[in-house]
Amino acid sequence: MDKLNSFGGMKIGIVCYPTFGGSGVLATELGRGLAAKGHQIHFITYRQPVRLINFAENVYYHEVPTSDYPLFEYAPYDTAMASTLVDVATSAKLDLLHVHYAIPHAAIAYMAREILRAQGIYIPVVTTLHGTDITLVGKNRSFAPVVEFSINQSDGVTAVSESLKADTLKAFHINKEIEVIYNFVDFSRFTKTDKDHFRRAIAPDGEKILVHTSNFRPVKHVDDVIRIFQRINARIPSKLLLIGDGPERQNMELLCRELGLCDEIRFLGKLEAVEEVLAIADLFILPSGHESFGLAALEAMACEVPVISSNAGGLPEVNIHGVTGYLEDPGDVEAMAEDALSILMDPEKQKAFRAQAYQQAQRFSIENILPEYEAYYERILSAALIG
Ligand code: GMT
Repeated sequence: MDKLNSFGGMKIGIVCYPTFGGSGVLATELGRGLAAKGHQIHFITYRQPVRLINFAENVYYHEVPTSDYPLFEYAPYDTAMASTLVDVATSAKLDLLHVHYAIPHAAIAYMAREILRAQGIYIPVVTTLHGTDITLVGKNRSFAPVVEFSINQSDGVTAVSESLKADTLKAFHINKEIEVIYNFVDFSRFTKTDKDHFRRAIAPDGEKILVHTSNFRPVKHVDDVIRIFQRINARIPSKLLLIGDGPERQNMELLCRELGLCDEIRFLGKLEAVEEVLAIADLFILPSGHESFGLAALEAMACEVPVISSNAGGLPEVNIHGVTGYLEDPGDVEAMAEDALSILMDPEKQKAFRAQAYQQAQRFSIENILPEYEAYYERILSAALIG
């Protein structure tokens, strides 16, 4: 087998979804952070990732070409991606491939690795599990055998929370050690800034501002966000800002109309500068039916915003009950509304929770978590050299 290259840093290929989802955001921020530390990063995706907007030294972008040959009812994304991985891995002399979200990326990386192995090159594959690739979609019979096989075939596997690790071990027969490396937040971007002019525009009479961000999929329980808000709004003047878009958006607009709350709720769409809204938020709401980590909640906490969330999945590892916010069973909108009011109606408590949320978020700073990925890559590379 060829020797791994001798570039000062590591040369890492990152595969992810380029969309607004947490896994793509995390993968992009990871790549940018590693590049800033001197590693050479090659993003391989079907479209420019949403957070890959500025020029950065050491960052390369390779687009996977999609074919529209008339025979294909479904364009063979897997084949195109595997071919691109082989091409980039050989031309850029990658040391390692890091794929985010198991479906279909772990299986594609396995195929690319085996093609390269047949050419006498070995490039280890790290797969990061993000959540729905295990808890919702992955368990589905139409994916499960491939997901299980490709996780077991990865050289390294990481999960973004202890809860997701446990879910993975429960759902599949896994013979690999799963390393938990938590998601992270970049405080140079997510920090409380003075945006009082926004606050005056949104809440001119000093109303409390509640925020929710998601991809509006059913698992996010956006209807619960609105029902929690309805209860809060009945007691105190308040506004709800909803960031993001997705399949439930239209239903949510209808619900706002039904409840007569259209003047109090604003749909902001796929806003890129989420931190500008978090800067004026009093509370963040994330009542998901399942959530492996809750990156959106962490970003809110970094901006000193307490979180009212469900206690699903990995959320208790991020949001601490009675300290950084409150957690209740999914669907318990009454309790979540009461929790929210207990913070919003008590300025001293809100001040304390804001500080505690910020303090807890620091555990997950990019400065703390990036070295964990670097150390993990080194371990996987050393094992590959020995093997
Ligand atoms: O939440 C989503 O539906 C998007 C999804 C993704 O893969 O983009 O998010 C998952 O990964 C995020 C980043 O690791 C986690 O913060 C989210 O908790 C997780 N979502 C779920 O588990 C529902």
